[in-house]
Amino acid sequence: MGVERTFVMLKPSCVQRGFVGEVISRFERKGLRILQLRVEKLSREKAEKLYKIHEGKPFYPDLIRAVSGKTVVLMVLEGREAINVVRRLIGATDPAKAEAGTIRGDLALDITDNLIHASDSPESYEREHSIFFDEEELETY
Ligand code: 3AN
Repeated sequence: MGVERTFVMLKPSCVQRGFVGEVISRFERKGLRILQLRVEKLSREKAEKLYKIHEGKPFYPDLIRAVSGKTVVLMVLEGREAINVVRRLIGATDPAKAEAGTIRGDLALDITDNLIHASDSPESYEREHSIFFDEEELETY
C-alpha cells in the first residue's frame, strides 16, 4: 500500500475536553501530514450526510444529536497506509474495548461520544472529505 489520504473529525467532546492538541500531536508524531484543518460548527445536514450509513440504526438519533450544532475539528491527513494507520492510532469503536495506548483506549469511555471519527476505506474517504473540503483546498508539501 502506498501513500493515502484519510478524513478525520474530532467530535465535540474531543474539543470540549481540550484534547485537540494532544490528538493532532499523536498524528504528527506518527509522521502523518496535515493537508487541511478547520474548526467548524457542524450542521445537522452535514452530520446526517457523514453518518448516512448508520441511518435507521438504534444509536443513530443519539449520534446525530451528540454532534449537530457543536464545534468539531475537521482534517485531511496523508501518509503511508494513512487510513489503517489512523484507525489503529484511534483504537476500537467501543472505547471500553480499545487497547491502552490508543486515543480511545487512553481518553474515552462512552461509545456514542468516542472522541473521533476517521474514514474506514478509500471509498469512505472520497465520500466523507468531499462533504467538507474542495479538492483544491488540500495542501501538499
Ligand atoms: P468508527 O467511529 O470506529 O468508525 P462506526 O463508523 O461503526 O465506528 O460508528 C460511527 C459512530 O457511531 C461511532 N463513532 C459511535 O459514535 C457510533 N456508534 C457505533 N456503534 C455504536 C453502538 N453500538 N452504540 C452506540 N454508538 C455507536
